Amino acid sequence: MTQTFKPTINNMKTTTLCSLCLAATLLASCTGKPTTQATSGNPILDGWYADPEAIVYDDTYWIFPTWSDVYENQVFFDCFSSKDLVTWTKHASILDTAEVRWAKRAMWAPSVIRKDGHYYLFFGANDVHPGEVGGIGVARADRPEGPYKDLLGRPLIGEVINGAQPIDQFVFRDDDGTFYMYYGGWGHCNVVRLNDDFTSLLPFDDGTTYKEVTPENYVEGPFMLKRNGRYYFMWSEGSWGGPDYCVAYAIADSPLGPFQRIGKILEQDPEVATSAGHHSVIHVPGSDDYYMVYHRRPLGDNARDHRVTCIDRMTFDEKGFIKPVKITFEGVKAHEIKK
Ligand code: FUB
Repeated sequence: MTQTFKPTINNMKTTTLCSLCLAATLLASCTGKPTTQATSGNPILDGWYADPEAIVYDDTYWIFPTWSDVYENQVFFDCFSSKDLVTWTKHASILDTAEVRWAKRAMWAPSVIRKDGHYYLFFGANDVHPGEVGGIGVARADRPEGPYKDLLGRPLIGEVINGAQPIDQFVFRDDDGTFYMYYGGWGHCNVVRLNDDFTSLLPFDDGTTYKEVTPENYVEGPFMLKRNGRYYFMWSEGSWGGPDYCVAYAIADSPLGPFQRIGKILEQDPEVATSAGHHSVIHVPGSDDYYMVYHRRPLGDNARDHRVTCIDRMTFDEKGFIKPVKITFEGVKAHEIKK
């Protein structure tokens, strides 16, 4: 790995905040008060990481991001774990192109899920175009931090169907045990059903295998959340290389939509960062607390691959609509998972 995280002017603000946090911590230990760091700060991961998928396994938070770099250097995935959202531990190279023989470059946007004691990591590889080898693959491990093994030895989806580039998959388990996978770049989103061991796709009741569910303005990065029986479908809009990248959402009564766009819930803030998008959501078990984990670009830094992973609170109004997320340098307070 040749690229390292370098503080920029805006990250320096974070660094300053972190220094204040550290000073507060030292002072607290002198005075006998609790010594935990006050907030996570943003970014939460050290290095250029994008497309973060966050998930809770038991009492631990996990983040599985893309290494943000030129495509030829995107040949591995790292992941990160935390007990409190504030302190994160890196688990290096949990899957790479040496293991996935058909993947050469552009390993992107993991989506992870646990099933029957196994941990599955779905990923995109090769930035595939028609006629090329690549697309969405799946790997399996016995522990969240891997090592993951390629399950199929080939992509699970390697074709462009309904105009959707096979990237940016998100796997969603509905309450009835059905596993849906939403995916797609190039402005088109499909949903498919996964079979029991995630080795193939199951046709829907009407005999079709791929259903296009593209909402207005959709570009990529789909995510699904179920809350109080309603399906919150979210996605990224704009160009990920530009400052206007953002996240919007819809609410539906079915996992198959229709997904009527309601509005933006994450975007740049001229005082904080640009290009805020490609997110996921943490729901803390046993609570009504939600956190959005997303990437953004430091202010004044226009380099395409300089994307950092951040976390901020996501809240709902009394009618169940998502309130726009305020992106911050402070991040979130420590929050342990109570079982
Ligand atoms: O990180 C590579 C690509 O950038 C992702 O697949 C897109 O969603 C965008 O974030």
